[in-house]
Amino acid sequence: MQGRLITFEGIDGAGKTTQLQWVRSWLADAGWARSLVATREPGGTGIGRHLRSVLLQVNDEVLDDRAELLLYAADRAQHIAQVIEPALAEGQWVLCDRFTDSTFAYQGLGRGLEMGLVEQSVRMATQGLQPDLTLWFDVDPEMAAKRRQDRAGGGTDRLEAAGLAFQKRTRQGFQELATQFPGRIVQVDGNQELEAVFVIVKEILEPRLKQWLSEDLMEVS
Ligand code: Z5A
Repeated sequence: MQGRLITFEGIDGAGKTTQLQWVRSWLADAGWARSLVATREPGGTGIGRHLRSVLLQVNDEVLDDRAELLLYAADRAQHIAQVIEPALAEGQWVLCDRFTDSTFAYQGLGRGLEMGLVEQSVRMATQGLQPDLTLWFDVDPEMAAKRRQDRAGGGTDRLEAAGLAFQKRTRQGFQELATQFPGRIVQVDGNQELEAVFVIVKEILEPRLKQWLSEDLMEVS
């Protein structure tokens, strides 16, 4: 059985974390006969949780953009080695809240770092590992900002504090990536009600999962 990596992407407040949790429960309850791992970046490991607090906490010191890029790469390298690759090797389906597309969208388009540098950091961290499928939750940045404000107990982290123009550039980044990788990245209209978004997500996932299962069966026979 082949492991599969499904990533959930979008600007902050796009609803991807909620949808990932719903997908996880749906897959577990509907008996897809495959064990699952749900994880996230940054912070999918113990070491990653330390890096996450450095990356997201608002601090007196300004974190340099290249240092930020490298910290995301460090988090990812550790995450892949410790969590993702072992799970894939066991044939599990891995649901990951953010992955490499976030780096291209946030550090590349959002921060404006040179794409060559971003690519280098991603290559070093992943050594070529790519998602089998990426769900990009596309939401209007104003709506996403409102959702974040409305969220109970919601403070503002370092990237959220970067403002609306930053979120708009990041969204543009995801748009460009979706155009570049049309087979892997599927756009989901995240502006709708939570339940309506989940219906779309299931419609996208069901045929893919069936296809993967039948590929596995063919390999076995
Ligand atoms: N980052 C980066 O720059 N480079 C990288 O390579 C990587 C990450 C990997 C991670 O923060 C930060 O790291 C992130 C990018 C950067 N930037 N920031 N900030 P995080 O993990 O703490 O946060 P996040 O990934 O941005 O998640 P989020 O803010 O929690 O947003 P979300 O996961 O997309 O949304 P949600 O938590 O599911 O929903 C947010 C709220 O909206 C919540 O109250 C929901 O109930 C509500 N919601 C969600 N969907 C709907 C719909 N459809 N209708 C109404 N309300 C909804």
